[in-house]
Amino acid sequence: MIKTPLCDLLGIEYPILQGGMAWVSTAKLAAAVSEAGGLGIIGSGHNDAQWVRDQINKTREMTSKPFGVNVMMMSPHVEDVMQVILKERVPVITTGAGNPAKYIPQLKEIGTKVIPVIPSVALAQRLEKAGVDAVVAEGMESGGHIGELTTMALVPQVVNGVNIPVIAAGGIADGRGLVAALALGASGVQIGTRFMCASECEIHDNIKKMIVKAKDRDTTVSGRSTGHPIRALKNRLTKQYEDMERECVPVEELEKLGIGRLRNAMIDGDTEYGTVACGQIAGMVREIQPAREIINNIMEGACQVKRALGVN
Ligand code: TUI
Repeated sequence: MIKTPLCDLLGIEYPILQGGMAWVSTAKLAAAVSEAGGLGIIGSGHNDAQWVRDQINKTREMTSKPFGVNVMMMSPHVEDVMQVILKERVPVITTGAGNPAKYIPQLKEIGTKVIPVIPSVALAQRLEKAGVDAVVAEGMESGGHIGELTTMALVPQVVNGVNIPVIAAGGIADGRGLVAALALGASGVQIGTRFMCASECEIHDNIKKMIVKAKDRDTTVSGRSTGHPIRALKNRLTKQYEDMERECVPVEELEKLGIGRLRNAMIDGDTEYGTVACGQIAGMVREIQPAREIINNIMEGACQVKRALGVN
């Protein structure tokens, strides 16, 4: 059995968080992951406060176990979404794509655990001082909006730089990845791409099939020139983006090209002109299976690795 201080902090059985992915992580997926002993997380993305409230209620109808909400700090609704989280007393929040420092005192007051996703040691240290409970150190192997460092380089440096639990993310999908993250000093992992292929995940089937077919080199990063790099599966959209970046078209035009594309992929199933955000580990995700099976498989794999290493 692998229990870490993170399990006690969050009241979960296994040190596995499900990434709170925009347009992907709905109540159904989050509840299934929490029921299976991990921490399910609703991805609020660009959705408004009412959507988030509905998803919290739906999650509570399906599970009485702890769950989380991810707040996308670049959303125009961030202020209202935070009010819903406070009112509903959500047990855990993660944040992405920005700095949640100004909301921390209120969240701490009601006992919500605050776990920002961070791409650097400096931001981890600033947020530790501001009072966060843990951080997710997310490497550039991840899907969606990414930083510059790899998981292998980022995680041990963040572990050395802070005195709170560190959760590793980016490039992790099985028991080997979990044990590797623990070896780097992490207290747990956050997994996104593999949970996109959970049976309970409500994204379009076209996208699940595309991930199952994907090989190791099939993702690419678009938008480095805009300051908001996004990793996604290569398709006609990423090719068009690449051509436009090479031709040095103005940043505003590049940004315009990306608007609504995540939704086009995940909801409408547009594999050609949607942003099929997912991580480099997509090449290892080979089947669609229930969240409980995914979690059990990761934990069994991790126990096998530990036995092979001769550690308990
Ligand atoms: O946030 C993510 N992944 C995402 S968000 C997203 S939706 C989106 N749409 C348009 C533009 C940007 C995003 C799709 N995927 N992962 C967590 C993450 N956070 N990765 C990197 C960061 C990050 C980056 C800079 C966190 C903090 C940060 O600091 C800025 C500051 O204020 O210092």
